[in-house]
Order: sequence, then structure tokens, then C-alpha cells
Amino acid sequence: MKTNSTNLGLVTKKFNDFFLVDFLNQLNSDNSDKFLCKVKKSINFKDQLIYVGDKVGIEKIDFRSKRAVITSLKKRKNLLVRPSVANISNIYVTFSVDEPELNLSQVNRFLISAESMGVEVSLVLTKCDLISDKRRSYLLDKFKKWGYQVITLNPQKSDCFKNLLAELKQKECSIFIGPSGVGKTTLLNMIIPGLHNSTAPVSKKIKRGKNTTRNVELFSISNQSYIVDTPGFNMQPLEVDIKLLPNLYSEIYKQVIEEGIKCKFRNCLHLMDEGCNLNKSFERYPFYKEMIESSKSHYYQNQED
Ligand SMILES: Nc1nc2c(ncn2[C@@H]2O[C@H](COP(=O)(O)OP(=O)(O)OP(=O)(O)O)[C@@H](O)[C@H]2O)c(=O)[nH]1
Ligand SMILES: [Mg+2]
Ligand SMILES: [Zn+2]
Repeated sequence: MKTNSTNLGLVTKKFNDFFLVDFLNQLNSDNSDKFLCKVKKSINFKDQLIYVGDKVGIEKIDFRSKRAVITSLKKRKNLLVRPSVANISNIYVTFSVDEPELNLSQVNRFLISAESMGVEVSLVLTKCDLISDKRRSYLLDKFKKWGYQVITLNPQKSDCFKNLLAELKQKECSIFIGPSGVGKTTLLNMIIPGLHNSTAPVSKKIKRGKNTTRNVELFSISNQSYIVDTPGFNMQPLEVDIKLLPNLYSEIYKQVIEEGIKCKFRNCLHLMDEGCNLNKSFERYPFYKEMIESSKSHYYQNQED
């Protein structure tokens, strides 16, 4: 049976010119139906690409072969550039406490990059079975000072996965990002019944993940909630607009916005002591300074080009 009316779909996976699309208005179809779609030839979305997470209009739906054609792209709320995912509501920055070793500078880069999206950001620490309770408390304490209430996961404690799933079901579209090998796919396999996506041990020689997940993929966990698995990567020093950077650090935001401290110069970047009233005795200050300096050199380089 074919239908020519337009239906709303959600892009869950993308490869070459093809898209896997979930039906959103379930006409003759249950939620598990995925349609293989191409973009209608005559359509040009003003050079806009379509990404996982995009809502699209689909037509020429063939229920037997599970094929359809994308004919329109709905306006998106936001677009994360790396990895490319549209319409996210929550970012879960995911790191393992060991194997691969926890790299604080990378954690910070991921967090700040996530914060620059203006959505809710959470920090997940996996593989807590590999550390002592004392070390776990130490890490919880550290990240609390960074402004994050950490979610810790330990495969020997199933409650933590149940709690995380319950939380995710309250959100619209949550994305897990972090380096390769930290256990993003393992975590999704734990919480989505029947999901057995590929995972791989961390390389013993180079102590890094093996880039097992190659595609961004979105999974439904309830009628209204989705979660996204992504390929792991390491984050380069940031290129976020310098003026925005101070407010992305909760330690600075609190002092400037909540406590109302005033520096001599408006738009003070809190680097020099002259006229700066920011209390710089917080752990992430060296990371902040490094980030401002690399954003600055990037900024000036572009001015010269
Ligand atoms: N001990 C322990 N090992 C874990 C845990 N979670 C994941 N692993 C192992 O870590 C390895 C990497 O897990 P993956 O789920 O493939 O990691 P990933 O983040 O998806 O990696 P990429 O797809 O490469 O980005 C696998 O061998 C998992 O079995 C955990 O909680 N504890
Ligand atoms: Mg993976
Ligand atoms: Zn200042």
C-alpha cells in the first residue's frame, strides 16, 4: 500500500544519500517502523543538509518495502556541529573514570563546548567498578566544585542505570558525547531493551578506544524521548566566541551574575589583575585561561588571513 499524503518523520540515522526515518504520526504504522528515505530530487533545501534529529516531511510512503521520500525539512531548534545532531534538548558529557584514564582538560573542553549550545548539560562518569569508593567521592566533590552533579555508573549497581533511564524519559532528545572507549554504546545497550550495538575493549597498547561506533544514531526510549549514540573523539582547544566564554564557567558566572562583582573594564576577560575583581582561586581557572588564550590567537589569526 502506498500513500501520497505528507507525514511527519524523524531522521534517526544517515548514510551517504540515505536516511532512516521514524514515523511520528503513526498512520498505519507502529513506532518501530523505520523507513529508508532519499530526498526528493527536485527539492533543494537552500543548501541545508539534513541531520540526525531533524524532523522532515515524508511522502510516497510504501509500507511494504518501507521506503519513502523526504520532501521537506522542518525548522530546527538547534544544531550541534560536532557530532552533527539537530534538535537536542540535553547533552550528557560521558567519560570513564579509568580505561581510558580520566583527562580533566578533555572533560573541561567537552563541558564548555556543550555549555555553548545553551541546553542542559550533565556529566556522566562510567566504569566506576574500576575505582574505590574513596576515589569516587573525590571525583564527585571535584566536579561539584566545577558546577556539576555527576551521574556515576557502575555495572555492579543496576539502580544507577534504572535511575538514568527514568531521567532520560523525562527529556526530549538526549545525546551522549565523549572520547572513544568510555562506554557510551555499552551504556545504551544497558538501558535499551534488545539493543546489542557493537562495543570493543580499549586498546591495551595505546590505551585508547578503537572508534567502534562510526555513525550518529538516534534511538527511541518512549513515545516522546530519544537518545543519541555518537562516535567518540577528542576535543580540540575551543573556538567559542571569547565574549561568551566567561559565562560558560559556573565558577565565573556565579561571581559575576549572581554575586554581582564588578571589574574595572566592562567585558573584562579576567586575565590580568589590574582592575579585575574575580576571585581566581578555583580549580578550573588555568583551563579557562588557556581556553581564552587559544581562542584569542585563533581570533587574531583569522583577522590576519
Ligand atoms: N569495567 C567496565 N568496562 C566497561 C564499562 N562500560 C563499558 N566498558 C567497556 O569499555 C569498552 C568500550 O566500550 P564502548 O561502549 O565500545 O565505548 P564507546 O564510548 O561506545 O566507544 P566508541 O564507540 O569508540 O566511541 C568495552 O570493552 C566495554 O565492555 C563499565 O562500566 N565497566
Ligand atoms: Mg560506541
Ligand atoms: Zn575581571
